[in-house]
Amino acid sequence: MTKPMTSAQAIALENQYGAHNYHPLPVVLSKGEGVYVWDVEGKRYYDFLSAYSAVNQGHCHPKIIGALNQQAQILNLTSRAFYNDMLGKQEKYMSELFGYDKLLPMNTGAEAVETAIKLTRKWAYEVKGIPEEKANIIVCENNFHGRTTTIISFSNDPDARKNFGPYTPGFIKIEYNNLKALKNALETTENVAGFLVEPIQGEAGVYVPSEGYLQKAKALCEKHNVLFIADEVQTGIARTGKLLAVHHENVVPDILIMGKALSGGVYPISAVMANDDIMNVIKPGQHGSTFGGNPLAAAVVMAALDVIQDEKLAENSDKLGKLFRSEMGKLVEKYDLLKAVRGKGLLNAVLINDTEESETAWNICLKLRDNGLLAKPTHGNIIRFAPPLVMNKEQLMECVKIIDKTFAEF
Ligand code: IF1
Repeated sequence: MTKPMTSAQAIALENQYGAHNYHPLPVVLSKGEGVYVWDVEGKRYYDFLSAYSAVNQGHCHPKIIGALNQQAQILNLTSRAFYNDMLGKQEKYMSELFGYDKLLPMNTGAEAVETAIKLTRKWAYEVKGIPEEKANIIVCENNFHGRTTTIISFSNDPDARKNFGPYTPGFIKIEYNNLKALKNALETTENVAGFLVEPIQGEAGVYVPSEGYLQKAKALCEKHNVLFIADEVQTGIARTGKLLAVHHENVVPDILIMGKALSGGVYPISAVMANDDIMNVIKPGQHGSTFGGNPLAAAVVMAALDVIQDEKLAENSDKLGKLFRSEMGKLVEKYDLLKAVRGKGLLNAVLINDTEESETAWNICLKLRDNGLLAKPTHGNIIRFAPPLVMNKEQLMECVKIIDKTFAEF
C-alpha cells in the first residue's frame, strides 16, 4: 500500500471498498501547500474549493502544522473527565476574539449545529418559559447545516432527506432573505425559541441576502425574545472578508456556530459560543463529546486563528474578492454562457446560462481541472469559487486567466 498509485487505481479502490455517498470530480490529490494541491501524477492545481472553506489559511500552513506537531508529542486526548492545560487557553482566546462569555467545543460542524439546537431548546424551557416539548426553531428554505438526523429533518433537499425519516419535529421553515416571512412567523407561531440562519447560504449557491437582512432579522428576534443563531461554519473565519460574515452588518448573534477553518482544515474542530445567560443552562452531564475540547485541537485552533490575524486574511479576502468579482464581471459581459457573479470576500459563485439539471457546470469544472484549477459545481448551473485566503494578487490574476481560457473553450 505504500508504493505510488495512479489516479485510476486510487479511484477504483474507493469505488470498490468505499460507500458511494459522494460523486467526486475525478482528480486524486496527494499533496497540498498554500493555494496549491498536487495530484498523484504530480500535476499542480489551484485549489478553488479549499475543502468547502475549511482551508482558509492554505494547505499545510507551517505555523498550524508546527503547533499540531508540537502538541501531538505532549498530550492529545484526555476526555473531559479530566481537565487539560490547553482547553482553558483556547476558551479564553476565543472568548476575547469573538466577544462571548463562553465556548462549548465540539468537532464537526453538524455537531456544533446540534449543540446550538439543544442549547436553544434548553434555554427556551428554562429561561424563556416555553412549555415542555413545545419549542419551535425557525429555519430557512434551502438551508445547509449538516447531515445528522435532526438537521436533515429541516432540510428541503430531497437527496439529503428522503428515506431518512422519521424526522425530528419542532422546526418551521420560512423563505431566506424575506423579513416579512420572519416577522409573520414570529407573530403567528407559538413558542418560538430561536431563528437559525446562514449569513450567506453556501449550498444554495452562495446566495447573499439583501443588505440589512441580518441586522433587521436580529432586531425582530430581539423584539420577540427569540435567539438569533448564526451558522458561520462556512462563512466564518475571514472567508467573506471579515472575521465573521455577521460583522458586515455589526450583528452579534446570541449563539455563534463555527467549524471548518477554525483549524485551518487540519483537524475537525467546531465551536459554539454564547454568553452566560444562555450557555449556563447546560450543566455537567447534559452534553459533550469524547474528542471535543481536546488539547491537540486547542493548540491547532489558537495557531489557526493567529494565522488569520497575523496575515490579515480577512482584509486580503475582502480585497481579492472585489478584484475577483470585477474580473468575473468582465467575463460575464464577454461570454453568453455566463449569467452573473455573486458573493462576498473570497466566497463567490458564477452562474451559468443553463438549467439546474444540466451538466454544464460539471463539464466546465472538468475543463478547469484540465487547465489546472479545481472547483466544484453546487448545482448544474452554479460554480463555487473559494480559494484559500493566503492567495496573492498575481496568483489570482493567473487564475482569472485560466477561468477565462476555460470559458472560451465552451
Ligand atoms: C459535505 C455544502 C458546503 C455548512 C454549514 C454546517 C455544516 C456545513 C453552513 C456541517 C457543511 C459542507 C459539508 C460538505 C459539503 C459542504 C457544503 F455544499 F454541502 F453545502 F460547504 F457548502 N453548516 N458544509 O456548510 O459541517 O458537519 O460537515 O463539518 O460533504 O457534506 P460538517
